[in-house]
Amino acid sequence: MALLRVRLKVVVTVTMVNVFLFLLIARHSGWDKGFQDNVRLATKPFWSKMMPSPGYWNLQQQILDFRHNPILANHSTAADLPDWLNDFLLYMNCRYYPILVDQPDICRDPPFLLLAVKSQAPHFDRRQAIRQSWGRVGLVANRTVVTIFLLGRAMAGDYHPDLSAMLSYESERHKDIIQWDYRDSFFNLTVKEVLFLEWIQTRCPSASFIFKGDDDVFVNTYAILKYLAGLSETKSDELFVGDVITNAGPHREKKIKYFIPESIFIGVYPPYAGGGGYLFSARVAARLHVISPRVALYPIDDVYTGMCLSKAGLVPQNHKGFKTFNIEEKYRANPCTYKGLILVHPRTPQEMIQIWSWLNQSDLNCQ
Ligand SMILES: *[C@@H]1O[C@H](CO)[C@@H](O)[C@H](O)[C@H]1NC(C)=O
Ligand SMILES: *[C@@H]1O[C@H](CO)[C@@H](O)[C@H](O)[C@H]1NC(C)=O
Ligand SMILES: *[C@@H]1O[C@H](CO)[C@@H](O)[C@H](O)[C@H]1NC(C)=O
Ligand SMILES: CC(=O)N[C@H]1CO[C@H](CO)[C@@H](O)[C@@H]1O
Repeated sequence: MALLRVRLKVVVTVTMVNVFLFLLIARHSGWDKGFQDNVRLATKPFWSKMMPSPGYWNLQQQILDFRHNPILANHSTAADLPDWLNDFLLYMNCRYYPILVDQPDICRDPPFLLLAVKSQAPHFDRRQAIRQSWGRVGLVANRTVVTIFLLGRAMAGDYHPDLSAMLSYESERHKDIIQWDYRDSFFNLTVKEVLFLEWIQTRCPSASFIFKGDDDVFVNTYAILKYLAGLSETKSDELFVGDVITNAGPHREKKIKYFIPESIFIGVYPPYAGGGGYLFSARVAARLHVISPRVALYPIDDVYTGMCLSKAGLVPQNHKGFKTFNIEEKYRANPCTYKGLILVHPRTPQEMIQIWSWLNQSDLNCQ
């Protein structure tokens, strides 16, 4: 009780002293008279909004000042960011890595359709299943198809076994591996995208259409070719189709693998096609290649491609045949289901080969 009374006394005393000081200062500075008389306006603004300087040197200096501003800098490397995100931020200005394995002549006869599959070094079985099924190269439905696999490096530092000898055997044998010298990880898939856009322009600029997708999807190549054959010229020029996601944004819950805090990204994602697979024209590929240096890397590759499309003034089109979130269980074992689809995710290597064999059954009787 005594303690409470002492506290009360202290609070009352402090409040009274504050009121007294306020009155004293207010009187002194004339607030109670019309304070405007006493205010002197500065002739020069004390603070001006930071604008990019027209002087080249000044602009460079502003960029350096901004980059080394300790408050801004510490903002983006806050201790509570997940490790992968700190790692991403550290490398987000690196877009170019040397190519380790290339197939410079693979498009000497420009294919009608280039199938580019995002793979990883250990996924030998997935690549082989794709070669034996939907990624079969050569003439498909009287159209030329070329398949390549896009790889980074499986680093020893990430405890990957050393598969380099097997990979070089595979590459010798099939001549369809493209590999760059950077750490292949989920959050570096955007690097793969940027390097691939560059690769198309140097190695395969005349492929009419490009499909880019994962190595765990089934693709009905016949359905793609049929769909392309039915497009008007203007439509096919600006083509970018897939399973389009609109009004999405980053996950804000820390427990989710893809968590991205507001200190890194604010806003809604532009419409983007799910990274399981999408189809686009050579012209769109060229436009993405031009625009991508003007779009800051983002750790999620399909979102990044959506950002580039948006910057280029293009809108991805949705197509019901791209099932990146799978199909209902009861339809999965029915061969007829796959006739009308373009893509289903996910499928194992064995399932890929099985579904492919279903597509080619001449006695298949589907309505
Ligand atoms: C920003 O981070 C650096 C390096 O971690 C540290 O030395 C500096 O004190 C930090 N500055 C502020 C304002 O937190
Ligand atoms: C196959 O394609 C070539 C060239 O694209 C064309 O000249 C030919 O008529 C086609 N053949 C059939 C059977 O459609
Ligand atoms: C991306 O690749 C670079 C270069 O190999 C690597 O240093 C970095 O750790 C990778 N980033 C992520 C998020 O894996
Ligand atoms: C309809 C269809 O898929 N036909 C293909 C079946 O497989 C042969 C080769 O084994 C192809 O030539 C057909 O185009």
